[in-house]
Amino acid sequence: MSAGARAAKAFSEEHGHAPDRVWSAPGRVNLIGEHTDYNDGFVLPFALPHRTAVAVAARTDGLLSMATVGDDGRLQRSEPIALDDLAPGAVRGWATYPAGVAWVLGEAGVALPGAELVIVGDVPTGAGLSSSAALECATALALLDIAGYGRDGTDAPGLFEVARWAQRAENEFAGAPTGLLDQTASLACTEAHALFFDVRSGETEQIPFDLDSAGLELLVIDTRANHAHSESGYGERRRGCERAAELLELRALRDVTATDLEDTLARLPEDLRPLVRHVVTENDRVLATVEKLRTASPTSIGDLMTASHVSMRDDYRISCEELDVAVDAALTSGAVGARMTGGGFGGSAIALVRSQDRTAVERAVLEAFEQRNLATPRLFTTVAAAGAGRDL
Ligand code: GAF
Repeated sequence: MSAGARAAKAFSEEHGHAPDRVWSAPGRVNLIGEHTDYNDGFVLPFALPHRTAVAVAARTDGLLSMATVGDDGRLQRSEPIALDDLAPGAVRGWATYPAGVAWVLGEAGVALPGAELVIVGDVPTGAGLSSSAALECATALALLDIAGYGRDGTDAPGLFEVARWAQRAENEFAGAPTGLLDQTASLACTEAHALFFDVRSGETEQIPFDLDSAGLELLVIDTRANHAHSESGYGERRRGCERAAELLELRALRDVTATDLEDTLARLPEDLRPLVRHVVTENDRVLATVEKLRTASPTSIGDLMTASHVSMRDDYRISCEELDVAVDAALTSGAVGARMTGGGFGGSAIALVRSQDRTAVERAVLEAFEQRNLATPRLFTTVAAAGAGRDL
């Protein structure tokens, strides 16, 4: 049963009537372009088939009630809260994300009458696959729907406006200083394509991403590692980039070009140089990947993926033992390219493999983890799936 159908069912069981609507949004894999989004750069994500669905009905008393089906299959309810009482810090745990979205919409002038939400999803959490963005985006679309947007000729906000609202919920309500990659991917990706997104201009292009006909598969390796310093490490890297741009008197690191990179680095304190080198070379790798996907077999992007991992490991320093073990084991057992994906310090790696090599790569990764006494990773192959949409 789809996440949307399960959310509708759970809603009916909880409330004794069907929801008004169900919306769902996917998690994502970022194929390449890491930590470039908050530097005004380029990213290339695709949507996962894993989705979070939000079944919603309007209520008229100004309260927001939220419930989610936990891993044990049981419904966890969050204490209903008045929309007027929503403020950063007022809600904790999983409910922070949907509550944050309701708060942002209120701040943006969207009149909500109150809402009942039941949330069901299968996006792996804590795996760097954007489960929080999936939840934010599905909630935003569900709440906008019951507020009447897009119905009866009312203008629906554009996807990028919704993405920015969802990002604001994450930044200001949940307190994570993330960029715009995950929400844009969740909302704007389409099936069988990767989304080339220029964060500065807001321009997007759907790049065909059909691995099957090239005899390839994309393996996701969820390392199950989630290192304690992930949040502080992300913020530190972001501040480092902003400081470097300020010292260089540039709007963002997007404006450093690869041709004058060495001269530019020489003008910076030593500790900032590797950060800048990663961002500049990573932006170039995104452009090169897009060019290769337009003109050649996807096999040709393997080396760019691997170079991206090396840059994150050695320059940006956001990899960890589990991610390096996953990437190295995949490459030595025949993957055509491999890299960590997402924010880093744990989470998932991806490997591009020829179909006939997939089993050998999976076995090699599992063995490498076992040899090092690391927790068994979760492996699955995936395809580029659809972005957010209405289920009911
Ligand atoms: C996380 C963030 F949420 C994104 O905005 C992005 O910066 C990514 O890490 C790294 O590319 O997923």
